[in-house]
Amino acid sequence: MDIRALGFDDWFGAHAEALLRPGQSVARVMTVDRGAFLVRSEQGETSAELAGRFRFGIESASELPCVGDWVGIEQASPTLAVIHAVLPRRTFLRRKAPGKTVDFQMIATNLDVACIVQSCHYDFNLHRLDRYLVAATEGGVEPVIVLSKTDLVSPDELAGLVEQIRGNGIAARVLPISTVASSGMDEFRDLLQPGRTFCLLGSSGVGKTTLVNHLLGQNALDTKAVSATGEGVHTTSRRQLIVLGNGALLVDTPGMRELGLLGATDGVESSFADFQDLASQCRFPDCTHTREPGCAVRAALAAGEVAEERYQSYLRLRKETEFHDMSYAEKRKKDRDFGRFIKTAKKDRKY
Ligand SMILES: Nc1nc2c(ncn2[C@@H]2O[C@H](COP(=O)(O)OP(=O)(O)OP(=O)(O)O)[C@@H](O)[C@H]2O)c(=O)[nH]1
Ligand SMILES: [Mg+2]
Ligand SMILES: [Zn+2]
Repeated sequence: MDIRALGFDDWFGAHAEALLRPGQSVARVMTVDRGAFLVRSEQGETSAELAGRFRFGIESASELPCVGDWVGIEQASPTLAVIHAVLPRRTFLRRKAPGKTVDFQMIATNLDVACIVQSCHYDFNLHRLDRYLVAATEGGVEPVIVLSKTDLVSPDELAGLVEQIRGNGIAARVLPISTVASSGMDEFRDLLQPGRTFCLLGSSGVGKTTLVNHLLGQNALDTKAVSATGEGVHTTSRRQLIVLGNGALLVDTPGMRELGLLGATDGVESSFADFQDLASQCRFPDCTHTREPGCAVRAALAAGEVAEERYQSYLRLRKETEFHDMSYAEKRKKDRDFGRFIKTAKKDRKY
């Protein structure tokens, strides 16, 4: 199989040329299972493991090969390849790793489109939708909203959901779909162009894998009935990249329960607990701790109870996470405002 059919292009080609040593070739990571990899190259599919040198150079989990990555491999035996390098990622989906540190876990990389699946029944949640949209946009991935199981709601209810989405300033494409009633499937198939990479995201039980099976025309992957409350049971246990019959590439993911992890606010709160206490004593509840009168944080700084450096890093992290936690619509607005600001600034320049 030509690697271009797997999504390889000149952008990756240039990086491969710069990064790969003689004897190494490129392959795409299809699955990751606790340190064991399945990669696909022009020679076909093979198991792979990390080269020792590469493994020891890893500083954070996000540097490890992830589903969708292009890697540099060397064939160690007829059945095993060794991974020497990960090519730079053009796009990615990640979430904050559990715990206090602000480290990230890659969900999938080098994606063209993220299909954010929410079921019309039980699962629909605007706030959660927003978190997914932010995650996709931050990673440079185009989001498409898939409203699944439309057979379980009335046309009016479905229209109401779409209205709620639009009412929140979300302009992303919305695809209503039902595998049971076979509706919306043609539109979904049209979206899946050959050589492009898609990812299915969303809570457990919304029907992601069922969708893949319908596209494959067979029950190749496991699915499981949801409980009476609509809660899924986590049927899919690992991420995998699937090559569809028409040549499109699709990553099925296990439903993620810990969606708050897509935000990073908890990181600030736990590592700057003392600042949170001080901030609660500021005169104004929306104090930015920079110039407001009656600011307890600055008072502590002036009294030498708080080090200047820590104060600066608190402000920096606060700014970052505030932006991170802004809603999708707010961010879009901010980007637009910023674009306008740049334009005006350019116009005002006299030289
Ligand atoms: N009514 C209805 N049920 C559906 C539809 N699509 C899928 N289901 C059912 O929803 C249940 C869960 O489907 P899965 O495909 O396993 O869900 P999933 O999103 O892959 O779940 P995880 O792998 O746990 O993340 C199954 O019982 C499916 O038969 C649909 O369009 N309508
Ligand atoms: Mg599944
Ligand atoms: Zn303050």
